[in-house]
Amino acid sequence: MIRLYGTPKSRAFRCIWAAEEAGLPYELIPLGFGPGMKAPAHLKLNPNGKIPAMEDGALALFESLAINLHLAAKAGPPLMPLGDDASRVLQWTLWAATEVEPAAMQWAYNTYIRPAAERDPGQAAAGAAGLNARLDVLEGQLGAQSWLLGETYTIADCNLAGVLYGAWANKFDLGGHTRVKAWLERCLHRPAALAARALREAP
Ligand SMILES: N[C@@H](CCC(=O)N[C@@H](CS)C(=O)NCC(=O)O)C(=O)O
Repeated sequence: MIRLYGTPKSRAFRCIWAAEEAGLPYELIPLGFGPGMKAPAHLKLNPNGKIPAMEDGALALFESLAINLHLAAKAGPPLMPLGDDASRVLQWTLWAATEVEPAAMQWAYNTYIRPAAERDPGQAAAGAAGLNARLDVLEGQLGAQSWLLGETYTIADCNLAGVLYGAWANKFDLGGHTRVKAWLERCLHRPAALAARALREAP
């Protein structure tokens, strides 16, 4: 049985979503923000002392998007396609982690995560500008197609939309990116996403 460690109110949300998309049986082991994630038992799974982490038999993994690639690989096509499309999945997943997430987090920390007194409007604006530059790229990629790789939803969509979820939920202005907005809505209203969001958005 796959064991996911974390809370839906963290990046573990992405992994819950991917596990639901994969249709694999999994167990969510609740681990929230606090000393538990720095405890020796958890450090064996994630030496960074962060969540999420995953165990699948003898395999222990950290990094939310790596966990998602593992889950998708277990499910196979169409969630994890074969051939060149597998490489495209890696490209968009690494792009989400290295290009999109830093800008999205710069905006997030300075608009809704940090206490109001610690937010820097200049940093928020820089994060928004960085994110908009990446959304321009995404807008061009989506073109007239439904999903990132074409007409088939893959784990690349789940990974990128998972990274963008915080911006979407906190009303980042997507007005200039109509295809991105429509694609995100499609992603976030899939049954698997709704199941994960029900946990994430519960009071
Ligand atoms: N790149 C990592 C980031 C993990 C991460 O920063 N997790 C946050 C929760 S969303 C955390 O555990 N923060 C606690 C801390 O940094 O002490 C991933 O995607 O899994």
